[in-house]
Amino acid sequence: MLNRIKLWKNQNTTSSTLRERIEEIKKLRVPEHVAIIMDGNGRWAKKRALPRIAGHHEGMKVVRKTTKLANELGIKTLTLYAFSTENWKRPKNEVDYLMKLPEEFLGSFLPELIEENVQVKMIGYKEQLPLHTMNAIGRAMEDTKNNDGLVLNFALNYGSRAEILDAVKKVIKDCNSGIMEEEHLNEETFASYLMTSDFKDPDLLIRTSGEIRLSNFMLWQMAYTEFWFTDVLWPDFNDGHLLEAIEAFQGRQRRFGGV
Ligand code: V07
Repeated sequence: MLNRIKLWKNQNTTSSTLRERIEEIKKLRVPEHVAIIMDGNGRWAKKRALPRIAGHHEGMKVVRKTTKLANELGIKTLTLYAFSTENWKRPKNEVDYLMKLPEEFLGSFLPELIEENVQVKMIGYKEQLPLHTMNAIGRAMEDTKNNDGLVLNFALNYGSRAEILDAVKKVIKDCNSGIMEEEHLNEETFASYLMTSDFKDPDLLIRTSGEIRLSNFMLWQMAYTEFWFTDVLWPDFNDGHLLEAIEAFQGRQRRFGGV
C-alpha cells in the first residue's frame, strides 16, 4: 500500500498537466513580447499528400489557439510572421489563397478576439496588399483599437532590410528638412522610424519547422532576443510547445539573471 502511494505521488510530480505548467510559468517572468516564425505549413500538407493551401488553413487554426494561450499567460504582444516580402515569389494560386486568410481568420474569430480584449495590429508594407485583405484587417484594427489585452500583431508583407533602409531614408529627409538633428540620432530615436515603433523589442523568438535562421524578420529589433527553435511543423504546434518555449526562456533567465 505504501509503495502504491509513493508510485502515485511520483507519477504525479514528474508529469504536470498543462494547467499546472501555466500556473508555474505565471509565477516567474513571462516574456512581454513573443515573436513567431510560423514555418512548415507546406511541408505539413505535403506529408499528407494535401495541397499546400491545406497546410496554411490548418496553420490559421493554430494562430487562434496560440493567441488564446498567449493572452492567458499575460504575454503583452504576440507578433506573427504571416507573409514576407519574399513570399510573392510563390505560385499565384497560393499567394491568392494566403491573401484571403486574414479575412477568413477574422470572419471566424474576430468576435472571440473582441470578447477576449485582444487588440489586432499589423506591420508591413500595406500598399502592395490586395484591397480586400487590407479592408478586413483595417476593420479589425478599428474594432479592437480600444482593447487593452494582448496585442496580436501580424507581420504581413514585411521585410526587415527594406524596413531599415526606409527608416534611414526618412531620417535623411527629416535631417534635411530640420525636423531631425544628427546629434539626436541614437538607437532609441532611430527605432522610432521603424514599423515597430509602437512595440518593445521581442523577448523571445520561436521558429518552427527546423529552420535555424531569421529570414529577414525584425533584424534590428532582435539584437537581444532569446531564440527557441523546434522541428515541430506549425500546424502541429500546440499549447505544450508554447509552454516549452516559455519554460526554456525562463530557465535561461534563472541562469543568467543573477548578476
Ligand atoms: C496566414 C496561417 C498561419 C500560418 C502561416 C501562413 C498562413 C492568420 C492571418 C491573419 C493575418 C492578418 C490578420 C488576421 C489574420 C494570416 C496570412 C497567412 C497571410 F489581421 N493566419 N494567416 N495571414 N497563415
